[in-house]
Amino acid sequence: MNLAELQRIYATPLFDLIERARATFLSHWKKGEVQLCTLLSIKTGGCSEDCAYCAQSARYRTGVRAERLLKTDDVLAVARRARENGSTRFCMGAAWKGVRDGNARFEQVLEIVRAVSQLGMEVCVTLGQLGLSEARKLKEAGVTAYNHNIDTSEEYYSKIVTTHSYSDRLDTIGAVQQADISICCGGIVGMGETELDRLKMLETLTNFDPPPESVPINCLMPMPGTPLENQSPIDVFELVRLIATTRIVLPEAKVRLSAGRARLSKEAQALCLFAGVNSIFYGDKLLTADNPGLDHDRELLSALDLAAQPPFASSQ
Ligand code: SAM
Ligand code: DTB
Ligand code: SF4
Repeated sequence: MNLAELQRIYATPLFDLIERARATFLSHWKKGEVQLCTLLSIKTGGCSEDCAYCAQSARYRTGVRAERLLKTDDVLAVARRARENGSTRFCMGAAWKGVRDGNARFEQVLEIVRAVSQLGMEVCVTLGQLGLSEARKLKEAGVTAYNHNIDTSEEYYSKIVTTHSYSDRLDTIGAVQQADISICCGGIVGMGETELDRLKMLETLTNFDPPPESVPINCLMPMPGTPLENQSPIDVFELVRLIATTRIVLPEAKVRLSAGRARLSKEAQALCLFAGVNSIFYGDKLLTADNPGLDHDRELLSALDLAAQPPFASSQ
């Protein structure tokens, strides 16, 4: 889809936009279901990259300590608990620039994936840059989705990250698609970008072939010590507008309200869910940042009469 068309949809009067997004949602997805995902940082901190939003970059004094890759049994224990709590997708993140075939740490990740994939949940990993041979090995081991965000527009990306480029990100996404793994790709809002930057990001996402299976929309968690620590939160109606537009232009994608729910009221989250969100991270921690706890989310889902989506649900 081109930018002009996206701008036209985005500029629709807000209630008309939400109505259209809701209609799109209802014609593609089962009403009342939301996918619950659990996130685990399997390798925290000490990252070589300089992403201005990230508490795990070794370049900023954020208080996040560099840790070693978790052991398979420890990851399995968390994954089992996630499944018991109703999660149908288990996402593992590593604070690396990327992975390379043949490295001991990559072999260890493959072992973790092989073990977790026996549990019947969708298995997503986010390990940074990779090529086709790494992607094929991950697929063989049981990865069902790879998260690699483009984060913002190409122009704004270079103001946020200098240690790798937007086209590096797109190359990784191409390799993952070639290995027939679903792509989970979205971005962050509230980093000082314009609404136009957000629409340019959406333009890029709609032109993926195939389009992303899921689109995480992260509201910046301003992490102490990072260059973006003092950013003020995005206006909630701008967020809802972006979510509704995403739902309309990517009707078959899971739209995941990812980081930042801890700073949104339950009314704001309800509006996001009505406007097209059908996936959330469940559990009190994201990678290093806070997320609403299980009890809070159980209450919210019950108040909104929403139930957990089964694993591997796709639009009808
Ligand atoms: N190192 C890998 C990478 O960069 O792709 C994987 C982990 S990285 C933490 C995954 C994604 O988390 C980032 O692309 C970004 O979209 C999101 N993220 C990281 N820190 C964030 C923050 N403070 N607020 C919101 N989203 C954040
Ligand atoms: C994504 O888009 N959001 C998740 C997941 N993919 C890996 C990560 C959010 C991280 C929030 C900041 C933190 O926990 O440090
Ligand atoms: Fe490293 Fe990923 Fe954080 Fe960037 S977003 S600093 S690549 S962990």
